[in-house]
Amino acid sequence: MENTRRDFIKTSVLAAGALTFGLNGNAVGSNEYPYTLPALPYGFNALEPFIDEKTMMIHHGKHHQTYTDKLNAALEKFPDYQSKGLQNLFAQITLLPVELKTAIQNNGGGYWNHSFFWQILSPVKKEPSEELLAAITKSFENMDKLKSEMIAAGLSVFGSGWVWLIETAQKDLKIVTTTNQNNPMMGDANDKGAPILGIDVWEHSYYLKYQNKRVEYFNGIWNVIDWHRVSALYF
Ligand code: MN3
Repeated sequence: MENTRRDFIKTSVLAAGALTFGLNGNAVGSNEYPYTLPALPYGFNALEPFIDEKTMMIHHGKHHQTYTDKLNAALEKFPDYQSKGLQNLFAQITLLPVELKTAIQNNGGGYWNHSFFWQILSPVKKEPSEELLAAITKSFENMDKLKSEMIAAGLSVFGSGWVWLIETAQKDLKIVTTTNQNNPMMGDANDKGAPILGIDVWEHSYYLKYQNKRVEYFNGIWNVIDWHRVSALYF
């Protein structure tokens, strides 16, 4: 019984994850080895004043590039896994050879999470769909409470990690956090689901502009969330 339920959840998460990629196409990055750094869908300075140009240049050009390179270097040694697709590797993470598991967690996660992150930000203000707004109202009462709960969750991450809004297998919205570059699609995540929004809470994503004021970073980045994109990921 328990196994059947777990398999169901896993299959649902996988299906949702696959659709996440499908909706965004190549724009969320490649999904097969060798992985390539996806171009930003806007200029490095486009999210000013909320996210500064220098941070974007380093974050995309250095951090994301490094995750990409290290992911490829790890998969180079494991040819049998090169064409499996990152989301399948995430789902099966506990079954991977130890060396590959660590690389997929850190650099596969780093690759996917950032590819996703750039896509859910936009310099142009957009509103959520009626459908997403209804789901947010059902789970959080309103947008303001979603925001304050996401900020509280983001502040609760000790050290480096991410805060996510996920759609669970039961189609509920839920706020979850992960440490390091883990994400809710990984087979060993406490709360699994398909991410529809994710905010990077590593210091490298805000330190140059906000220093230790993570709450100000959250208030800033909230202005540049692409709610059309987030809405498209919710279904
Ligand atoms: Mn980052």
